[in-house]
Amino acid sequence: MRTQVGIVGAGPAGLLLSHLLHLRGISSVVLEARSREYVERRVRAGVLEQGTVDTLVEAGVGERMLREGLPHHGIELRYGGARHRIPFEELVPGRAITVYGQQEVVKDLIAARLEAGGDIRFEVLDVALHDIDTDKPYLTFQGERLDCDVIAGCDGFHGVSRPSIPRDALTVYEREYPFAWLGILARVRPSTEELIYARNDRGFALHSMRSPTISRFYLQVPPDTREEDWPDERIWAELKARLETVPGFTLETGEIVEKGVTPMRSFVAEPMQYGRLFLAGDAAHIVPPTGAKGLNLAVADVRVLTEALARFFADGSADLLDRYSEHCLKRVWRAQHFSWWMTTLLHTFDSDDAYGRRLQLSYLDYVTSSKAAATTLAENYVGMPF
Ligand code: FAS
Ligand code: PHB
Repeated sequence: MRTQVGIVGAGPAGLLLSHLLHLRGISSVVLEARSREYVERRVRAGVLEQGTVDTLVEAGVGERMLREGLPHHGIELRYGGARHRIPFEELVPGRAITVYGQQEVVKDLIAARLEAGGDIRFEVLDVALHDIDTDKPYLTFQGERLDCDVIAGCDGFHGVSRPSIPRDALTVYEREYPFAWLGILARVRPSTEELIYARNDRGFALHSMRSPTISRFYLQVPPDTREEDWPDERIWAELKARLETVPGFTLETGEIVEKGVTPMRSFVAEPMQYGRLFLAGDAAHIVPPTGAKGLNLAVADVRVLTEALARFFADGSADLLDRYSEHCLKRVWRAQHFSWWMTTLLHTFDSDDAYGRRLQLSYLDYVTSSKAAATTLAENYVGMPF
């Protein structure tokens, strides 16, 4: 078999890349380890930056998102017994976010690729990358071989692509956090119109949503937390303790349909390319989800890679491809800093002494009282211009 671009991974990065390449007349084959049902059901990100929304609409896969997605024009920071809204419409006029589950984006992209006759192979095991430092790289899987001109490693943090790059060719930057997030999906009407990021001495809590009848919550928990440590009653009691801290707010409870523990880490592997292998999305970088950047960074990488590949296949010039990593890393590091900043601003750290906690509260007071400081949060949150 042969294709121009061999793509490993059918998450948002791999699927969007395949779709955007198709629109430019470039062939690709997507190899995915899991089943279609699994990738379409996996509950992950929920917030799309303005640029991600625009990208999906321009690529002709935004119709259901525009119909079912929830545009939001602000978020609430909740601490010290008070609500503090960050109004996007005032601080970054014309820019907003859309709440639309990552799994919905994945479903829309799979549907578009299959409708266009795209080649996505699910439940493909033992993918291996070969000759990535030559101009004839190829992939093998389950006894088959796929010859490519280029390989895109879109297989996430635990994928096979990044480890295929010689260790001494990569520089890794990372930071672990002394906590994890317990993610909860509940069949209950959201108790808020906009997302609530709550800083609380008991730990951070986030109230998000997926639809008028589905709520999404996160609780800061110890790093070694297991789902079974958190029966539903304990989850609702803790969410109430961390969110019902302002007058007039009552948390609706209901049926919990999914719960999962997500480790918190910051990670960047540089460069995001080696020979004819290009990494995009979580395969190259990870951010703590506090800034809602993970999925959006994957989209930004893919936009850059698509332009570079279009140039390469049109006239053979590799100048954009040669600068792919340098181009992506500017946005990656901006998102890394913002995600770290939001995480340190809103979570409780056992290592923090009384002085550290007062610094945190002072910073929150500044962000919620100074237009300049609030604009910093708003412009990063809705997404810096591409
Ligand atoms: P993905 O990990 O989504 O996709 C990689 C794909 O490659 C997967 O389908 C995987 O099965 C496949 N794959 C892996 N190894 C393979 C192999 N050897 N061969 C073939 N295929 C292989 N971000 C947010 O913004 N907000 C959140 O709340 C949030 N929550 C998250 C919760 C969890 C549990 C996780 C893990 C991540 C979360 N993220 C969140 C980040 C997440 O949304 C990612 O940023 C996003 O999925 C990135 O997309 P991809 O780069 O496509 O990687
Ligand atoms: C979500 O809705 O899943 C979500 C929202 C905001 C975040 C992280 C996750 O910062």
